[in-house]
Amino acid sequence: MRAPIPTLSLLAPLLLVACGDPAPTYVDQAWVRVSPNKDSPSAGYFTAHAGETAVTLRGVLTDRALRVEMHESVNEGGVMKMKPIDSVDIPAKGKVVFAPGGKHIMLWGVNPDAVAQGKMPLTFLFSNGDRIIVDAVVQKPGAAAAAGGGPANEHEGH
Ligand SMILES: [Cu+2]
Repeated sequence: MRAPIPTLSLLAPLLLVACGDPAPTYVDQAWVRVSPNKDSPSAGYFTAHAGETAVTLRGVLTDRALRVEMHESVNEGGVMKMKPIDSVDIPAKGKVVFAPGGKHIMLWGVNPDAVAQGKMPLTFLFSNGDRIIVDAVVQKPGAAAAAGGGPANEHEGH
């Protein structure tokens, strides 16, 4: 008498293939530059990618900072200013880059443990219901700028 188990094990890979989802929304290249001044906010950067359909990034959360906001640096008559942004649309199969000099997140009261550990989890909230948690690399104050660079004092006087 044949045991049913070999038949089941043959089926399993087929089921996995059938479950193939459309390309997901995801976030990568997340990093936080900690402000050298405890009283001024730190800045965070990342790249958000949409899958097969357009999606809107609604916000970023973390339990390793007191407050997080999404901002955009804009040049108004030669003066760089920062404006809060509520949401960011990402086109289907496209991406939006948060980078020094442009869109960024601002973090107040970054937890010293996160600085010591060199990483902190960020939760990204999307309009399709996805909540994506990514470990951002935390760059200690005074460290050389990571890929992307930009002025170290971007957020002074904010
Ligand atoms: Cu800002």
